[in-house]
Amino acid sequence: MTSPSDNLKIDGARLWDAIMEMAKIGPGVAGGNNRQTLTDADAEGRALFRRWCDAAGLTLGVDQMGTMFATRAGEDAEALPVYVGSHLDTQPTGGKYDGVLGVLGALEVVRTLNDLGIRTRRPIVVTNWTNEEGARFAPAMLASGVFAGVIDRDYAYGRTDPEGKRFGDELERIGWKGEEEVGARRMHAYFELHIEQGPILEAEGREIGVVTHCQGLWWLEFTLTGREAHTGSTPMKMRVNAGLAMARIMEMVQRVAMESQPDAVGGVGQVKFHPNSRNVLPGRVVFTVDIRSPDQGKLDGMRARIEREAAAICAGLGVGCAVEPVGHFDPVTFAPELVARVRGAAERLGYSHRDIVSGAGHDACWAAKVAPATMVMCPCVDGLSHNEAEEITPDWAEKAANVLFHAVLETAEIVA
Ligand code: HGY
Ligand code: MN
Ligand code: MN
Repeated sequence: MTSPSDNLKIDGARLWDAIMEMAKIGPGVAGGNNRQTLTDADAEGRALFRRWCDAAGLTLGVDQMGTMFATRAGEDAEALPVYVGSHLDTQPTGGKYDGVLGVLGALEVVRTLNDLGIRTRRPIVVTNWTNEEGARFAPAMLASGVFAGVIDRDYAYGRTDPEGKRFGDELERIGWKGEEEVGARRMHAYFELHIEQGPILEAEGREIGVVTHCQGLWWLEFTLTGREAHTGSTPMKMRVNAGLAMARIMEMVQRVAMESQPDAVGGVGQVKFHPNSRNVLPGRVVFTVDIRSPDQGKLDGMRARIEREAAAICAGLGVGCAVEPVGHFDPVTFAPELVARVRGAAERLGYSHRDIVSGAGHDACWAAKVAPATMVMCPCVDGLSHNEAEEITPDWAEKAANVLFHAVLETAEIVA
């Protein structure tokens, strides 16, 4: 099978304009985005994406988790499609590129094929997965997890946000609960373009990340039970201090991650004190420990040690300790034949590149359960992401989208 000629390139300016247009929806307070899943801003972003898909002549399907599948027909209607996508939802203080580059990069591939009048044997399906971030409704990669059959759809519908709103109700409210059975679609292959969200590519001056693996993850939700009491009149020895237990557990998580180096991370991003009043010792503290490693044994070993030591910390303080895994996936190995196509495209296009393991989780991790999957990455400035200051350059975006374009084209097979 011949590789597409090297002069085939996407329209970098059009891609960048689309990213900037999407960034106007659900603006943050410091130049980034707050377009959390199933909010009105998410609905507005979906509507814009749908208009663009309509204009590109794509056929839109929506499944029962709200995931959007926009199909460009292939010459062989029986051939399994090549799916290309990511997510349009953001963190509360998210950047303009996390997820968006992948969805709009996929749209740019189709727009370029339309411009050039190129036909492919396989259909190409541009995909926007619902709730990749897991910020409003845990876990992350929720819709792709249901699609892959690893998360139950009704469990997903029942997940609640901090205000107690149910995922299923919010999906109906914004009008994006589709008819399609989740996971009924079959993929020939799945590609995802994404910013690195780490410092490696920029630090090494590489333009493209050839993603071979993704590290695994546990999200462990701890609920610590103390005794609400006056912060002034309660003697220290009488306190049942869930807040102190939480602090000691956070310090222990840091220690476990540092002692598990290299290739291990651990931390806490969200803590909820109840009643969260300045002069009341918390009766309940709920927080999620996020631990990750590309090494299965190390990942599971950290989990076991953290749960064991957290129980001991709480017992020592007389604090109740319950823990529930609310997010998990094992380390992922992406499809070697697709990884090779990404690497070959970067080489043919003359872009500097290196193999890389993804530090962040992506919908590709669940897609890899049901089809050959891989990713293409571009650098991001200072490796910063999940921060409104997240930044990339138009040149990085264009080159990574060109690599995506060539790898997808090779997989979808040019026929005319
Ligand atoms: O948590 C993650 O890795 C992704 O950003 N949802
Ligand atoms: Mn992402
Ligand atoms: Mn993210």
